[in-house]
Amino acid sequence: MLFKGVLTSISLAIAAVTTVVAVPVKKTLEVRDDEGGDQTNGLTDLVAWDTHTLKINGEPLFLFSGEFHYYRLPSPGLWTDIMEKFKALDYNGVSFYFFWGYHSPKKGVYDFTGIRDVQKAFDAAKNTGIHVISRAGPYINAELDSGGFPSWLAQMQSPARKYNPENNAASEEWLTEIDKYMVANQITKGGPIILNQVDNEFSYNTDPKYMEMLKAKFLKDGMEVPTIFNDAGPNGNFAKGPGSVDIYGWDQYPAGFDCSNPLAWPNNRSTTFRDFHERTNGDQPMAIYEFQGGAFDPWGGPGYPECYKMVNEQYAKVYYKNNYAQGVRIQSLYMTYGGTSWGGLPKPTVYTSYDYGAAISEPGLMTTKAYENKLQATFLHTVKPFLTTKHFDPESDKRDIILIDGLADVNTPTKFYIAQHQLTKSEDKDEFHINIKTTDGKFEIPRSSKLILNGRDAKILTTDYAFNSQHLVYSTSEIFTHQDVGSHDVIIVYAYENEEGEFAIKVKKDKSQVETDDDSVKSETSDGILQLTYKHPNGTTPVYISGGTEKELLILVAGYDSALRWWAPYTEEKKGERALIHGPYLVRSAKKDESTIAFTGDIDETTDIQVVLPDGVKFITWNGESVKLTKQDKHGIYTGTLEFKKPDIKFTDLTEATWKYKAASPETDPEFDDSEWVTADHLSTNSTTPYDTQPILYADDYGFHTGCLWFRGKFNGSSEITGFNITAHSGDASAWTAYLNNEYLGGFDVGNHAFTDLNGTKIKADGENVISLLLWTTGHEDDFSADENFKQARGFTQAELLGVYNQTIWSIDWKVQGNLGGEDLADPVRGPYNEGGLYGERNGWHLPGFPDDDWEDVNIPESKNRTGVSWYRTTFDVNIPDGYDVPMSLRYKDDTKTRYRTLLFVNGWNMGRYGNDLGPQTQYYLPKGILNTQGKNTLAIGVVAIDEAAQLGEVVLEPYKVLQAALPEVELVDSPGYDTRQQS
Ligand code: IPT
Repeated sequence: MLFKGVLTSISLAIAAVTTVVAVPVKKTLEVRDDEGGDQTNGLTDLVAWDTHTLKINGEPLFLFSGEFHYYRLPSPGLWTDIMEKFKALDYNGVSFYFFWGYHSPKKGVYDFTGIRDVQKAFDAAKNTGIHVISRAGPYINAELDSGGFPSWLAQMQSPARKYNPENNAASEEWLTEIDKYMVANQITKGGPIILNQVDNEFSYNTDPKYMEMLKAKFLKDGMEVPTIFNDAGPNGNFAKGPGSVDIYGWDQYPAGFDCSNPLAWPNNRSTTFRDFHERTNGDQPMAIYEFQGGAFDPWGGPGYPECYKMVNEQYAKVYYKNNYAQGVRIQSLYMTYGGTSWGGLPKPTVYTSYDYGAAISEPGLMTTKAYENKLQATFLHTVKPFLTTKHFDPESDKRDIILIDGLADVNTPTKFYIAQHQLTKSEDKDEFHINIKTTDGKFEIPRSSKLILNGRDAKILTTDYAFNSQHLVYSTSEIFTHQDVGSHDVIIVYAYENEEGEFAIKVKKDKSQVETDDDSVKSETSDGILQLTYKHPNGTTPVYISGGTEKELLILVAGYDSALRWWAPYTEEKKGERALIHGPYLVRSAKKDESTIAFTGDIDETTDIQVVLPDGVKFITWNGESVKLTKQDKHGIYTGTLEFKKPDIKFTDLTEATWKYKAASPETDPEFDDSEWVTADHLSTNSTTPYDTQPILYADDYGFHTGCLWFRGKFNGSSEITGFNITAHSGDASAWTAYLNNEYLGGFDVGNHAFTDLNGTKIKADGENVISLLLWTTGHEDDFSADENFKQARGFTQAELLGVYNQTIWSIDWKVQGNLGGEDLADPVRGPYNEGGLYGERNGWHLPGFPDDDWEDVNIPESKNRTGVSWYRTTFDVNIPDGYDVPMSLRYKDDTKTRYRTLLFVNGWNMGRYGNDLGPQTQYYLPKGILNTQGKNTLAIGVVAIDEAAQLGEVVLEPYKVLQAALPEVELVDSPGYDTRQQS
């Protein structure tokens, strides 16, 4: 191996033993080793790196990762399902953010059991062979309440994400707990973790000492894998100097987060990564730890189908391939499975669904983008020279319209040409040519067909590439994968249907034979190069070359849609060997023995399949059942049919169900007994929200952090008092309602409202008056800029009587109530974000088994307008037979925009916040495990009228899709009933 650049004595030492990968030498930043000498962090050599890629166990790889949040899928059995889907899409990595607040309801209290059992998430990754990028925080952002901080942290006087004793102690408290799992699950201990992120996107108001403190803590606890940092864009934070990490990287969201104009797209993608990387950390692989895989959508937004259109498969082609062209060799797509921000998980901006328009949708379904990601990932894992390239500027025509990046492998003659429109969003169809130099000569390609870029497309063309026993001269079709099947080699190539393609392969004799049924295929041999031209079909055309190559070659020419349904799962028999199967909706795995390949996967209809069987293999099974195969030709291609058997699925029609109703805002009644409530008597706060009046009416200061909050204020009447002035402070999509002496005064968005001219009418001049305020909160702000924003209050900044001069004499006595028990959770199983402070929540009305016999019988849709808060309960049955995956949802159907909000409890779990007046979400995913898919379920809906009264509209159960599936076993999540509830 050749070493260039400035070599210190340390790197010479590495060079001397360079064939031995395992050299634990502390890397030094001054060492520049352009030709791939290995570096390590000095703690382990199982995860090493060079200037190009990571090396796991000495093996270089493209880390094709995606983000997944276990807390956004509160059913551990389904974590395996999602990891299997990652694997099926040929991801070899997953990035987990760990959510401190999800595990810690109270300072010093931690829970890693049940749905919080992170070990199960690690196991799911490990058992499917997926590497984990572990991102423990403390801060994570992620559109979560407080950006992942526990709610109690807002009570801290000192700033978070800064080096100070109070914050250091809090961060260390968390890391002590999570590190137990992280340390044990590192690759060095046989686990899946390969990289460890130190805080997230700490890119504003930074503090290197804080980063150093975190690094030291990880080290002390036993973290050995390399540290990483995800900068908010390529800015160079913590790439060098104090606080710096082993492998610096950044994030990038080029399409932004407004999905309302999905096809707009920016004009350009970044072409500066390469220079930036070279300047900043060129001795490390280029890493993007978050690249846009979709987008979040706010309350009132256009909805996830629009985000999916914005970040669609074309986006994946153009932007991801641009990353590769720039040199990115570690890429994690945020999100690859978004899931559900159930209960009080989300930060105020976003609603319950966190589908994100991601590759795998919220109910776990495949999208075209998922299949596109698979095409890319499999190419990146197959064509190894792509891992070790250097950029060059190729010669090409139409340079003002078409951008071509050249990548030359430093170890072999293989070169790649990545073509995309200069104007990213161009919809034009443009023909172009590239001059290539290969070991077989110089060519202007294509030579006798057309190479086009049709709109938002990008292509990676491979030249001069030795694969299996073949030598590809060039291909203007993109490669999916190739495989030696014994007697011959197989390669699958693709482009959009009807586009022409050219494929040139080296042959020994000038008389090789080309066999195909497709008459668009033309062949010509000269100078030892066999050149095929063809039209990409609707479907996949086999072209067989014999006679000239060392082994015969089967070229499967696929149109794009057909290519999407090719799968190349590893056979689990020989390292790197892939089975080739076309057709199914999802292929989870393949296991090969001498004569059989056993596939597992999912289908959504009767599916014709094609398989390419390696020599010796005669049979296949699908989910354990043998499949009758017909030989399509003599080249190992077989066809068969996977029969979709329609299942007998049953679920209750909720419009026919008996529902129970009860009114549930007794807090508005002056006689209501609030003696057990917390007295709001604080005169100061650590919140960043300025207050106008005292006492402090910020619920967090009294230990209530989630969901609805009640405040009751009492004051003695006087004819002087004309009204009161109240200002609510909470996040987006919050609302509040005010009552005086049991009378509705109004419902408002957050902000100020002056209630005037109430003297002599609503305010009693004699005796006690009671103001009841109900605040619907939507979580705490995040701390993206490390500016303490998460300490913003949820409550009231101002509550003063009008018409009186001396507020201290005429003050209001306040009591506050949130979830039962506050930080001492009444329901630790469901955790800190499940319940808020509605009367029904405090009293367990949402739980299975609550005795509602004496409630009124009603039908839904409701026939009556109900004031205040109303609760509805019913039970329903679901029966989905084994062998099927039928993800279920609950949908609200109400065309009115009446201002009401609801909480949806299924078996006691708060699976969604609905804003009838806000939208856009009307459909709520009920994951298997939370939902009993073979039995009875309890449904409870709490309706909060913001207008004076509300009438709950139609509510229906609705499946997303019916799949005959190899879904892994999903156990029912522990859902304690009313009988286990501690009573207050
Ligand atoms: C990036 C965050 O790192 C991630 O947690 C998430 O919030 C994401 O944004 C948006 O979904 S921050 C990036 C927009 C600079």
